[in-house]
Amino acid sequence: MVLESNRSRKTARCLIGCGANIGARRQQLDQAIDMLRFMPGVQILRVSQFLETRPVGGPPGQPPYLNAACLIETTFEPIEVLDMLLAVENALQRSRETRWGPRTIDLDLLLYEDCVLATDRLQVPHPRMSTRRFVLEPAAEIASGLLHPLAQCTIGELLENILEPHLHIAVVGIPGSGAPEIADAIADVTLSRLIHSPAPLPLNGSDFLCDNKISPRGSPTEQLLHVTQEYATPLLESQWPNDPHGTVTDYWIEAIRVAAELNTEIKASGEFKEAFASIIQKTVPPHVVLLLNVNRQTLSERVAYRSHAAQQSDIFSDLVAVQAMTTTDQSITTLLTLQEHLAERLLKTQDNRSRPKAIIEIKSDDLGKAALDAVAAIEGIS
Ligand code: PH2
Ligand code: MG
Ligand code: MG
Repeated sequence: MVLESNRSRKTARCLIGCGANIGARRQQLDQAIDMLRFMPGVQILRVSQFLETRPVGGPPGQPPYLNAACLIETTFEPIEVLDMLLAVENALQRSRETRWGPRTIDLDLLLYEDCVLATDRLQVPHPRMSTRRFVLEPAAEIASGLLHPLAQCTIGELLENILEPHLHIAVVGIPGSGAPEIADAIADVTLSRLIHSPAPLPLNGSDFLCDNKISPRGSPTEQLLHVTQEYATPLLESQWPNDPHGTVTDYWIEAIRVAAELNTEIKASGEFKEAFASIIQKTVPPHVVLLLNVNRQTLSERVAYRSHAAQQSDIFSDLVAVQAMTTTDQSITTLLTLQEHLAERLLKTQDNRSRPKAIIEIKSDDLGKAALDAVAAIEGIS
């Protein structure tokens, strides 16, 4: 016999993250979960234990959090779930003054089935969930097998990923995005081992590898493989320490392949593809990527700054690679094209082996703010 289910409105499973760090934390969490329980259109499937955690991000000196997760089933649409969570937060006197400031209650929609959406009001999956231990630990307790639609792995695997003993965090961005500066900031705060890029990223087009003093002369393919080898050396598995603070790099070796694919001459070379694959095979791939994005305006300003202040300053020194290029306009367009392709390779690739499990996108036009976001994302790991 087939039982007719309620087909009038489809139900969706959602994962909700809960937190509180001021007031009667346990009572507030209980109250919030009870309010969800009695909400028409919502059924609570599971609730995790409450976990005391160190505050991550926001003003210093905040009290510790109590965090939890719950799995619900609902007939609501994603935006309706958000409104419901906001209503519960408001009922529990939640104030919103400072970003990541102390709160009586915080309810975040982490996952909604396999839904991926980004609007002004709501982004699902939650953009910072994959590096936050205070989110993943309670979530894994109740929904370890639940799939993250972007990472294409489970909550349990995301937690395992950040607990990795050979943790590799890569700050990835085009020259001028501030990757070296942000990697510095992370290493300062988290005591991570820091590795800077051993050579400028080879750029595409007619400006490809012009006068790169580090590379010996040779065919473009040979030069490119030489740079690949230099990039790979500090990342070799055999030399990777079991450092509890992890290792931060300011480059992603795959960026060389992305740049190469934008160069018609190299793209065709089967020799490059094969040799590249064999070099990177022995390296530790990043477990977490912080993907930086800058706009044209910012990049123009930084290129201009670099050409004036080159001697006195080592900020944005990765832009030296660009100075050899023909015109500023052309070099900026080249960089922005590369930025687009880097993001595409990271976010859209189907190949599970080359895709890091945790990718955090960071707007890097304001370097100070970007550094704070990056540090908060990495701090959340432990
Ligand atoms: N939430 C934040 C910022 N920092 N830290 C911990 N430990 N737990 C949280 O829930 C939390 C946080 C922003 O929502
Ligand atoms: Mg939150
Ligand atoms: Mg929130």
